[in-house]
Amino acid sequence: MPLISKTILIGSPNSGKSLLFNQLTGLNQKVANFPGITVNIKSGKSTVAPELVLMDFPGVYSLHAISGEEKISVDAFYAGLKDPEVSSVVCVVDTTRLEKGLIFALQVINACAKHNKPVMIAANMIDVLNSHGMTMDLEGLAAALKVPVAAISAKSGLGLDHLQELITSHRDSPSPYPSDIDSKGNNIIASDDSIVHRQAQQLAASFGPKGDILINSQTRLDQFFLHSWFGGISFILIMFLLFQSIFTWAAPLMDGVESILQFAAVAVLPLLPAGAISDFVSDALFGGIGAFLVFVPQIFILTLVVGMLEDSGYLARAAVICHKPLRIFGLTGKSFIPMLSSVACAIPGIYAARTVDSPRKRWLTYLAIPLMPCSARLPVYSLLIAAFIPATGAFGGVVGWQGFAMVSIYLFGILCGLLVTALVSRTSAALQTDLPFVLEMPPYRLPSWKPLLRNAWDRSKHFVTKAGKVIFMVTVVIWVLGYFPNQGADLGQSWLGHMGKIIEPAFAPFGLDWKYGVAILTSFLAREVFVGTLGTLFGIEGGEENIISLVEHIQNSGLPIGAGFALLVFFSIALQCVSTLAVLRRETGSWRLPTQLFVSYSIFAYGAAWLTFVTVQSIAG
Ligand SMILES: Nc1nc2c(ncn2[C@@H]2O[C@H](COP(=O)(O)OP(=O)(O)OP(=O)(O)O)[C@@H](O)[C@H]2O)c(=O)[nH]1
Ligand SMILES: [Mg+2]
Repeated sequence: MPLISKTILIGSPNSGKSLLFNQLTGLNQKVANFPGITVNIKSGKSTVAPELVLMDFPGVYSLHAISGEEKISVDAFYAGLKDPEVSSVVCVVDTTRLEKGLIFALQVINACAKHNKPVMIAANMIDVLNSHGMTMDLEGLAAALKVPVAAISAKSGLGLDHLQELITSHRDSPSPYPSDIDSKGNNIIASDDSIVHRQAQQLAASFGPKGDILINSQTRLDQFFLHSWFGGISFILIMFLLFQSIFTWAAPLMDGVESILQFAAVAVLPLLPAGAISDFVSDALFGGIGAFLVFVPQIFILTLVVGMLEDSGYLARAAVICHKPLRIFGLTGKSFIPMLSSVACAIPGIYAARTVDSPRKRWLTYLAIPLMPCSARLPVYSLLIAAFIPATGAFGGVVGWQGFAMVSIYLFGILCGLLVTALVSRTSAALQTDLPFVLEMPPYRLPSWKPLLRNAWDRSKHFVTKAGKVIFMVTVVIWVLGYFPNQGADLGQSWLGHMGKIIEPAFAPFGLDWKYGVAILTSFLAREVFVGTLGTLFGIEGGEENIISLVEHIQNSGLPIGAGFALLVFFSIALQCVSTLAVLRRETGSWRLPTQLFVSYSIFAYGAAWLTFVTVQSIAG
């Protein structure tokens, strides 16, 4: 028996492989109610048997598939069949869509038979059948297929012990594949596609749940959400609520973090000896890093709300609603998910673009992704909006002005993305041709809270640890350069002050002094660094007064309103993210596109910021 034994989890898209994988490994692979979420193979050790490795595969409709992430799955599956370390294959089938799942399962069983690999069926979503009082004949199905069938719910955990036992038993005594010849001597599993389809239909009719599950309520929901008018209106409303929630729901949490930090500062600072150490803790730690921590609740809520939308099944409808309008801009409905994922972070967005089947449309989607308002921009937006837009509400307080401003700046980023793809797609006829739009609609479901909360928590943690490291290093360097040689007595005469004056002319056209210039330059490492750098600089400058928040520091600094708007515009366009450039290079196989995007978006950002400053200042008088 090999030391490591691997089990492949394969199945149709959206059948619940990743949720099952998470349950069996304790990991947190992305799960969502949308086909094509997993785009890479992910391995993890089983929680009950560490030598057992489970492998979550991207979903595939057919083993004859040849496109994008499906090819990754199919190639790796065939390689796995020849790999002695692979002890079994689990084919995950969504029992609420049995026939479709069985078409693929029959192909998998057939391939495993040829290579003598043990295979079993995980009949998933049994909880949904149970909640509708439905049953299916699992023993009958197992007998007909001649492979073990385990009834499971990856959501509730039902039947997972049994599945684990089956997997372990194959590892301990690798049994040859059971004969695929039935008692009458007929080969029950055909390799011909049309026969496979017919067999799946017959098996589903004989052993599957009777009646159409949820069909009525699902259709009624679709009649509403895909309606030409109500669909469009509800889409706009849902997107509006999404962005409002970032401000309104996160506000109390953000205030809480700020209060804790202020409380800690008041408690800790008197304990430290006066001088450089106390100044460092107060300016760099509380001023710089604290200013950035305040925004973590927003990242959490944004990830949670986008996750809820994904898991409810609504996003696939949104992709349909957006298909026509997106075509005007040279994109396709399939670009919608990568673009919306980029609202959380561009990196998963770039990976999600693998599901855009036309290579040209995928390339155009890459152009739009860096302009989507990602969560790293959120702290910068929040800070500037809080400094310049009053915290009052319109329509009796229902719509907050700050929330409105947030929606506007988000829309601005999205519009810039669409504008770029519209212009670029018109430069060549080839870029306008598209493949037919075929997208499978997942069922509407109540979101599963546990994975969503965990995902939001992980994203926030990742944000703090990854961005936190960069912010910490930059903050320390900025503080040292800004504090010496005069012990923070005069920031303008510090080493940083002298350097800042050199770069000041570059930012003067949009009303910014050298402090903002330094903060912008540091933010090319990661956008959030802007907030940390400003926090540190104002911390040093503020001397004893620095317990006030960064927002107040900015308000007191006399920054013209046009410069505030110019900063917002600059940050919504510039491509200040090293990771995005690296992942784009990996996905496109060359530095060409990342370099082009970096240079052109920097120039675009600079020009648009200047224009904004001039316009707003002339309006403001
Ligand atoms: N009710 C219920 N929902 C489930 C179950 N298993 C998965 N889901 C939901 O089904 C959706 C798809 O789950 P995933 O694990 O992402 O599916 P997948 O097969 O990995 O999908 P791809 O990676 O796109 O191929 C999510 O909304 C899950 O919460 C289950 O047993 N019961
Ligand atoms: Mg998956």
